[in-house]
Order: sequence, then structure tokens, then C-alpha cells
Amino acid sequence: MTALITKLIKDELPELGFSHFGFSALSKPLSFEFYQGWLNEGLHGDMKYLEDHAPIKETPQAKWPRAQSALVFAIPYFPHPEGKADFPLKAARVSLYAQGMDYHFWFRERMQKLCTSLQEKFPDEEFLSFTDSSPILERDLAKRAGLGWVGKNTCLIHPKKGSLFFIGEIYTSLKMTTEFEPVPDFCGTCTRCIDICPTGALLEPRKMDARKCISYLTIESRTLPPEELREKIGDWFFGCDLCQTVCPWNQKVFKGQLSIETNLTLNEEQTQSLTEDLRYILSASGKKLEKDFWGTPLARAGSFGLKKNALIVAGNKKLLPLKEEVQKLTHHEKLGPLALWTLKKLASVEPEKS
Ligand code: B12
Ligand code: SF4
Ligand code: SF4
Repeated sequence: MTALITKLIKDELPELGFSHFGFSALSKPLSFEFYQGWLNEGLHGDMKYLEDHAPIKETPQAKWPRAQSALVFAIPYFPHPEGKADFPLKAARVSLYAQGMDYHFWFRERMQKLCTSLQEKFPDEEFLSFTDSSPILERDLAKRAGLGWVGKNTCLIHPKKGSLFFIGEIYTSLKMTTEFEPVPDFCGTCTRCIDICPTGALLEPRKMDARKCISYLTIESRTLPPEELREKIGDWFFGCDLCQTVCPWNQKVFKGQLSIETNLTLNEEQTQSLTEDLRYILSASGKKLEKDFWGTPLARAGSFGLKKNALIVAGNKKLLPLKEEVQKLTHHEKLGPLALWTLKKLASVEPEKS
């Protein structure tokens, strides 16, 4: 049966865009105690749902009683497989995974197609597809299914594919016999990811303080970032890729295509494009932003999140032409204090009036 399923998946693999896959029995995650300790230390910040998910992550059958095994899939996001032709930003720095349509929709749809084929072959069995948002410790599961090792940057890395891929899984009532060898840890003595992280979010190998991660601060958090972290966010408008782009395993796979500049050096034209991007974000209505970013990961941040990120980048890049737009936000109920911070940064470059 395992051979039959492997063939079925392999036949559909190229069409569905999966780069690699594996199987794992569905049992308590090997790193569950690590996860629980991480939560106990409060390193998840405001992501309260990660606490609520813990019991189901520990015992998947508590929610899905028939589930016995998981088929685990990876889809690379660089280059982005589902681009958006009219992506509203030209120069603002957006992490690679977000430069297209939101994978929560299209990745699941692709797995759903596979579920339909599997269901036809095994009508009495159950097949359920998930990616990201369900109570599943996905990196642990993918590691057990042989999709890669957990690097010191906390990401799952494959020696031939790098780490720029999403993870998704199909839970099934079928009992699969695992035939995938675990991928050994190839980090060795390297510490490049820990060294480059601008905010010091990687506390030690494989342990992140999410409250300090730029991805958390620009995507997940619904509050203003602490003042001491604002400068460190640099020019990242949405997410951050540095601890992955610096990784030699990604450098090897994506030769010369990945930036490791903590702050991009922009020429005059690029600076103007960035200014226009941020002017649009700072002045657009919530409705307009919602419409323009619909279906992309940026929609998750909402109008508050996008304007918050624009204020930080405007301040860090000292974009003086945005002064008027920033000024208007000083009266905003939640963004006001941040707009004042940005104005202070802009004042430091303003030529003195005689
Ligand atoms: C919350 C979350 C975040 C948080 C916290 C990230 C983190 N590192 O914990 C924030 C918002 C910061 C984030 C950022 C990003 N995320 Co995210 N995120 C998640 C989510 C929803 C839960 C992760 C979680 O539970 N974290 C808690 C920690 C403790 O668990 P973990 O990192 O998942 O895995 C740990 C254990 O497996 C453990 N482990 C495993 N084996 C072993 C063995 C030993 C001995 C030890 C000690 C530990 C250990 O080590 C891992 C690292 O601590 C998952 C989806 C999911 N359902 O799992 C996506 C997920 C992890 N994110 C993903 C992505 C793509 C990103 C970003 C690249 C997006 C971006 N560019 O901005 C960044 C990457 C930053 C980074 N270095 O991790 C992918 C990762 C793909 C991959 N190849 O690894 C996932 C799987 C989503 C998906 N379905 O594709 N994310
Ligand atoms: S994504 Fe950026 S901020 Fe987060 S741990 Fe990696 S380098 Fe640090
Ligand atoms: S940068 Fe080095 S230490 Fe970090 S994940 Fe890559 S190989 Fe491992």
C-alpha cells in the first residue's frame, strides 16, 4: 500500500508543484517537551493560539480520532509559484514567501486534489489536508517524514532544496510504514543565521524569542514594537528572510540570487519608488488596502499593521518627503505614538531653517 501511494503521489508531484514529500506515523511530536517549555517561557508573545493548540499538537487523535499517519509535502516559494500580477508594492522590502498569493489557499487546494485521487482509490479511508494554521507542529512532523533537518535558524532545511519552502500535510486513517531516513543535521559549526539576526531573536541554536523576530513584529503582532527594536527592524516592511538567505545551504541552491544586506542600499530611483509605496500605505483608507492586498499574506497585517510597518521603515530610511503623511497620523488613536517617533527620526535629517 505504501508503494501504491508513493507512486500515486509521484505521478502527481510535478503538476502540483511539490518539491519533495515523505510519510510519518502520527504520534506525539519528538520536540513536544521543547515546544511546551518554549511556551512556558512566554517566547510566543501574543500568539495565544499556540498555547490553545498544545493539547492537540501533543495528541492529534484528540481532534482527528481516525488519523494514523501523515503525508507531508514541501512547495518552494522562491521563485513564488503563485505570483500576483498587480502586486501593489514596487520597492518596499517584503519577505519572499509573501511576494505572491497566500499559500493558505492554494497549497491546501493542491493537496485537496491529491486527497480526491486518494479517496477514489481508498473510499473507506479518511484524508484531511492542512497547512500552517491548524494545531500541528509542522516542522517536527516534516523532520520525522525526512523532509529536512531543523537548522539553528529554526527552519527545516533540505541539503538539495534549501529551506525556502512551505510545509503542508494530509492526515490519513491509512497506516503508512515509514521508509524515509531522517536527514542528518548539516549545520556543523556554522552560526551565520544567529550572527546576522538584527534583533538577536535567535537566542541559541534552534530557539527563537518570537517577540523579537521581525516576522512577528511586522506580521503577527497587533501592538507597536518596543522602542528599542524599532531601529533594528531596518527596512523590512513585511517579514524577514535574513537568517535563511545567509544560510550556506540556501546560497548553494539559489546561487547569487539571495540578498543578505541587513539594510538594502538603494539608488535615487529605488528610494523614490520606496517613498511612493509608503506614501500610498500611509494615506490609503483601510477599505482600499483591504481590496488591494486581498488574497495575499499582507492582508493578515490589516490596515493598522501595514501603516505601522510603513511608519517604521519611513523613520529608519529617513524618508523626509513623507513628513506630511506621518504628521497626519500623529492624531491616530493607536498609531499616534509611533508617528511621533518617526517624526523625531525625520527631524534628525531635516535641514535647519534659517
Ligand atoms: C508561529 C509561527 C511563526 C512565528 C514563530 C517562528 C518560530 N521559529 O517559532 C514567526 C511569526 C516568528 C514565524 C516566522 C516565520 N515563519 Co512561521 N510559523 C509559525 C507556525 C504557525 C507555528 C510554529 C511554532 O509552533 N513555533 C514554536 C517553535 C518552538 O516550534 P517550531 O519552530 O515550529 O519547531 C521547533 C521544533 O520542531 C524544534 N525541534 C524539532 N526537532 C527538534 C530536535 C531537538 C533536539 C530540539 C531541541 C528541537 C527540535 O525545533 C524547532 C525550532 O525551535 C508554523 C506552522 C505550524 N503549524 O507549525 C509556521 C512555519 C514554521 N513558518 C514558516 C515560515 C515560512 C516562516 C517565515 C520564513 C516567514 C517569513 N519570511 O517571514 C519566518 C521564518 C522565521 C524563522 N527563523 O523561523 C514555515 C516554515 C517552513 C520551513 N521550511 O521551516 C511554517 C512551517 C509554515 C508552513 N506551513 O510552511 N513563524
Ligand atoms: S526572520 Fe529575521 S528577525 Fe526573525 S530570526 Fe530570522 S533574521 Fe532574525
Ligand atoms: S546559517 Fe548555518 S547554522 Fe544557520 S541554519 Fe544555515 S547552516 Fe545552520
